[in-house]
Amino acid sequence: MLIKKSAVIPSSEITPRSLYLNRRKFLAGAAVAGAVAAVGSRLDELATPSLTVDADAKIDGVKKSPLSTTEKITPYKDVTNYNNYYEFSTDKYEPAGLAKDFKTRPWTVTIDGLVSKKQVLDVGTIIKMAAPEERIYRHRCVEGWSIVVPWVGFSLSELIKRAQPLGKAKFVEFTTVYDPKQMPGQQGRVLDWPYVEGLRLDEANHPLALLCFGMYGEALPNQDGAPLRIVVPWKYGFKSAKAIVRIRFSDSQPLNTWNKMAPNEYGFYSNVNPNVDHPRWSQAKERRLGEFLKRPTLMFNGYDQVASLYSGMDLKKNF
Ligand SMILES: Nc1nc2c(c(=O)[nH]1)N[C@H]1C(S)=C(S)[C@@H](COP(=O)(O)O)O[C@H]1N2
Ligand SMILES: [Mo]
Repeated sequence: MLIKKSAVIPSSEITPRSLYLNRRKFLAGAAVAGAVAAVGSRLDELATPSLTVDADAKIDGVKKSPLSTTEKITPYKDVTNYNNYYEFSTDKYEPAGLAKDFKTRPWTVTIDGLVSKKQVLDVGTIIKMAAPEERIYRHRCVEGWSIVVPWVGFSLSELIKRAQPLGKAKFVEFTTVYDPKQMPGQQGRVLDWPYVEGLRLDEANHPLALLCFGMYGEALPNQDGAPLRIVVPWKYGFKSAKAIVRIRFSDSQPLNTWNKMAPNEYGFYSNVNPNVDHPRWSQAKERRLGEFLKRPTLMFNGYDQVASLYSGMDLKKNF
């Protein structure tokens, strides 16, 4: 992803180290009542009270999803020690250590823009909105590596329907927390902070699009985007924003951070597409972390069921 400096790692050089850091200790702060500014009925009234996901707890009652792949799951130690998370570092091995003490409670998410139910929600309320599912998804980084992860969450559409977007709303924008004291990468200007991503509303409502708060049956590790991220498995990894604090609905296409940084390299859509090369490398193949031989990359990362979202669109122009 990186444009400057030396952090562009050709996919041929990706050999994940078998670093085995201690599982980070979550800093589970006290539950927060949350500054819920609500007019009329609220999203949080619809939460099911049974589920508790403390930052250090196993997540119970997780249902298996028919949307899961049956491919081999990538080892936990690889998924949690090889991360793109520029708020912490441009190095992929460093976020695990640097994010260890990151505070994910209290945490609120602002829902605003073109919705009937604008409000500020505590993350604990959000994760109780719908039944948690395990979704084993392929995840393809634009840099040529891929992983298979058992995420825990529920369809983003569950939150969207409770927010009640207005008819004018056509896009959803996701903003990552800005907290340079806790996130050393934000002390520099490697990206234009905060990190912003966006989806078209119909993409965000696709059943595959996941609002994610766990993986491997546990709360999400900090380096993987705790306490709340999205996972959009048919798109390159950078679309799946971590540590979300704001979800805004709009009538115009959000300017996502990477598109702003390098518009000729990273588009708004960024669907996984083996036929459209990155200007500096091919996207035809990928290396699964922990494996030696590369495998072919599939259109939409193999998630053909999203193709109808793009019918009539030139996916070379809308890369
Ligand atoms: N806030 C934020 N979200 C982010 C990123 C980032 O740097 N900051 N990196 C993206 C990229 S490029 C990838 S490949 C995935 C990596 O997710 P993982 O570390 O859980 O595998 O996170 C995405 N989400
Ligand atoms: Mo990525």
